[in-house]
Amino acid sequence: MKAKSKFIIGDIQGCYKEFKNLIKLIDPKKENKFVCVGDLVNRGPESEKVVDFVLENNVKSVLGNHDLHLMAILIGAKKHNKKKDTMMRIINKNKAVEIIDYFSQFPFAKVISNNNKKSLIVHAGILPTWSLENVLSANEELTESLKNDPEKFFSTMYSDRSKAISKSTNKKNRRRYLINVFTRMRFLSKNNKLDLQTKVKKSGSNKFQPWFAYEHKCLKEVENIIFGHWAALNGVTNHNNIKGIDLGCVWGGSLAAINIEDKSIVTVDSIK
Ligand SMILES: [Mn+2]
Repeated sequence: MKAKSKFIIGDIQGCYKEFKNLIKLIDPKKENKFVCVGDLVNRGPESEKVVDFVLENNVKSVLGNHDLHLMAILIGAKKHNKKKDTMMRIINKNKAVEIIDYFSQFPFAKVISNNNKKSLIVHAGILPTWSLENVLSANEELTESLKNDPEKFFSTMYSDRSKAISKSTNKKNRRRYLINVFTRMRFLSKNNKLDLQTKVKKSGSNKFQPWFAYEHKCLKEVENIIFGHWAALNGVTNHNNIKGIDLGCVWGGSLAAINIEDKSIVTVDSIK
């Protein structure tokens, strides 16, 4: 019997119809496993349906910046921005407790194994200097503080903290920086400083390179790093082992899933 396949799904961002179409393609017999790369919600048309499906079907994901933003709104730490956010129908459902409970279980980084090969899944990226142990301890630090005191976590989360952390950095600023690395990072300097302003393919400053352009310590321990978040790349990293799978479904592109065994990619077109 053929082993079950494992897929990582790209940024859904409320594109429920495309999400359902993709699942039909990659899991027609409901026997395969899949994990989402985060940003399940926001910007797209049907975030509330995506959330219902995720909760009802026990869908797994890592946390993206938009998922954290939804939780912050539901917990009352941030206001829904009517010009940019498209999550009013989730808020009106009065399911805040259920959603926060469920989303709080999502990690910032997740390792999945297939035939003794490990793949690391994150929403935005990791630091090149991190070993797998460093990745997992940073993840644990964040998930612990999210679970222990969600109000504090979300009320202090929003920040463009870009300066690398050191031993003297206080806890709040460590958290902010680590959240930005895992969920918002695109460009990084040699000294681990973040450029959080640039969203296109190239940074305005040559001090900054895409985070995946550096040599990554973690790749000695995992075969692949899979990330989303950066639609402007259209999946192009020019790296054999670091794969971007945000193909910009919410912007009229496509929704992608990568099979971690053979790295083949399945896509469905955006419905617009
Ligand atoms: Mn994102």
